[in-house]
Amino acid sequence: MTLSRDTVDLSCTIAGVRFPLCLMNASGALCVTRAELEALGRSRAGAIVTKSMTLEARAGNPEPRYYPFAGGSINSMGLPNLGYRAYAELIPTLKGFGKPVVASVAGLCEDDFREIARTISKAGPDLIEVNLSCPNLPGKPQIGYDFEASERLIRSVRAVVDCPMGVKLPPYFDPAHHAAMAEVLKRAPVDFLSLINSVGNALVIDPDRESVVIKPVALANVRAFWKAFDGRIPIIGVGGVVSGTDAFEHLLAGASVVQIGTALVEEGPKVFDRIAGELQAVLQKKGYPSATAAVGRLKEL
Ligand code: RRO
Repeated sequence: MTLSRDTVDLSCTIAGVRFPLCLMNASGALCVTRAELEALGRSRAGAIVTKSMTLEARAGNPEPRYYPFAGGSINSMGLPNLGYRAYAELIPTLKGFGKPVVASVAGLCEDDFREIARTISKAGPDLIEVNLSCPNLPGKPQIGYDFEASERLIRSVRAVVDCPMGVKLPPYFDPAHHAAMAEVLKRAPVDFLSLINSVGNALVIDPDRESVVIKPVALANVRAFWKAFDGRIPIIGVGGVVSGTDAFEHLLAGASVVQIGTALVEEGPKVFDRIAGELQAVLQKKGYPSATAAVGRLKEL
């Protein structure tokens, strides 16, 4: 018997939270303002992820600060956001859309993270994604590249939140760094990982020389942490997802949910219909009954 197209189940569960579709926006992509967040609510996206929030509202860096290229983008947004109090007020409304709300927490110093996480947790998000990897704050190194600071911060935030909490990590380019962060996460556990944030310090020189760098780096990081935890920690895959096939590759590498950034910015929230349809078709063709069944199934040489 051939399964009909819509029988592939695209829902998934992370840390006990059910997502009606395993595709959602990446933090930062069309999720700063109330209107943008509500548009995600009305779209087919499986969740609403907020922009990373800071204590005070921020306008971000001056323009130009975003440049798309084939298969990805480069940005220097500088954390434009409404400030955590505004998102705390919005969360109850956003939950009315009937899908999980993920609050992305940032900060300009370690104490900020704790303060924001404490308040936002009370607003009732389904998950908190702690951003250890903002690449665009002049003079501030990414926390995820400092393993001691990362551990301190995870413990400090963990102590004040009520819902499942994960961390968004920067790309690592050396297996020693995957191992070091995996050790941190074994000592200071989290409920999920979001992999990866933008490839920082990148330079796009000539559009004719573009290359898709984000997806291979993202897939390598998803795979490395999948292996480090034997598939026992849920992973949200982020980076270079433009098609259903890209999303399928993230699933195979070990992601349970896939976030979409540049393609969302370029196409708007209808991108979720397109990519969900394509993912449905890919999974169907490959004989998977559900997206979950494909997670981590990469055949290694
Ligand atoms: O706002 C930004 O510049 C930004 C952030 Br917080 C982030 O986590 N990742 C990114 O590529 N840009």
